[in-house]
This record gives sequence, C-alpha cells and structure tokens, in this order.
Amino acid sequence: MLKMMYFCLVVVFYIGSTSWAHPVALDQNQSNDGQGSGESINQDIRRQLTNEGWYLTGHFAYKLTTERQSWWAGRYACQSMGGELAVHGVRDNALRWEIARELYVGPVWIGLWVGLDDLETDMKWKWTDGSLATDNEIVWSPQEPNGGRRENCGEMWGEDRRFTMNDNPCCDDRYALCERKIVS
Ligand SMILES: [Ca+2]
Ligand SMILES: [Ca+2]
Repeated sequence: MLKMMYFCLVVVFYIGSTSWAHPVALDQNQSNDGQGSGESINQDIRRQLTNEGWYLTGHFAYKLTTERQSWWAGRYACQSMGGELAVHGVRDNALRWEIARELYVGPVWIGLWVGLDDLETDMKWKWTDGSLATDNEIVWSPQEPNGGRRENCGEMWGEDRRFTMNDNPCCDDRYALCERKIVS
C-alpha cells in the first residue's frame, strides 16, 4: 500500500511539473510547404489515428490505455499518446454512450478513468481542461459521489448500464479513456 502511494505521489509530482495543452489540436502538425490541401492532410491524420487504434467520432478521437494503472499514470499515458483524459466525450450523454459501446471493457463495475477530479477541494469537481464541472455536466451513478477525501478521481463505469460517473480512489488500477481533438 505504501509503495503504491509513493508511486502515485511521484506521478503527481511529475505531472505537476510539466505543462500540457488540452486537447491537442492535430492540425497544428500541418506543414505549410504548399504540399497538399488542409483537407487531405486532415484525412491523412484521421487515417493515421485509425491505424493507431483510435476510435474517431466527430472532431474527436478516443482510445483506451493498454494497461490498468492509477489515475495519474493513466493521465500520463494519454498525454504520451498526444491526448488527455477524456472530458468532452464524458460531458455529452449521447457521445459517452457511443464511446462506451465502442471501447468499454468489462467487467462493468470496473470503470475507465476520465478527466474529472476533486483532488484540490473535496466535492469541487474539475475537468482536466481546468474548467469547473457543473452539476448538470456530470451524470453520477445513484448514491455517488460517496467517497469523501478517500475517492477523488472520476471513473465512468457500466454498473447501471448507463455509463455514469463514480468517484474512486485515484491509486486503483483502471484503463484510462484518452481523448484527442482532431480539428480546432
Ligand atoms: Ca472526493
Ligand atoms: Ca464512489
């Protein structure tokens, strides 16, 4: 347990010392050498992401991390793939269900980490893009959030088949749901 806590703390320090943009706008990578149109470059990017296993929908792409790990380690893994923990795809009900249908891996009572936490102040939930999460943006499972200072990271789970939110201890091992923005 102590070893796990230490690991989590190390990751927190690392994440805190690094600045990240959210989400990554892929069209920043477009070259201006006059070769090809923006549209064809965009198609190339979409093809590349699909080949890398991202699920594309609208202007966003989603992918799970390859292993279950703490919320912080999951966040770092998403950032390493050019993304962030999912925020946009969690706020929107229809999109959340679509993503869950495509990517969710059971069992249903084990959730996927998303970009939501109340680490700073208990019950003051924030998205990892820095914005405050309002009550009508988060669809909590019945009786959730229930963890007080023990459960400070958000997961999307299938317990009620609606892929709603649960507050969970941040050091538990979960796959993380990563998100990338495709166009600005
Ligand atoms: Ca909490
Ligand atoms: Ca909970």
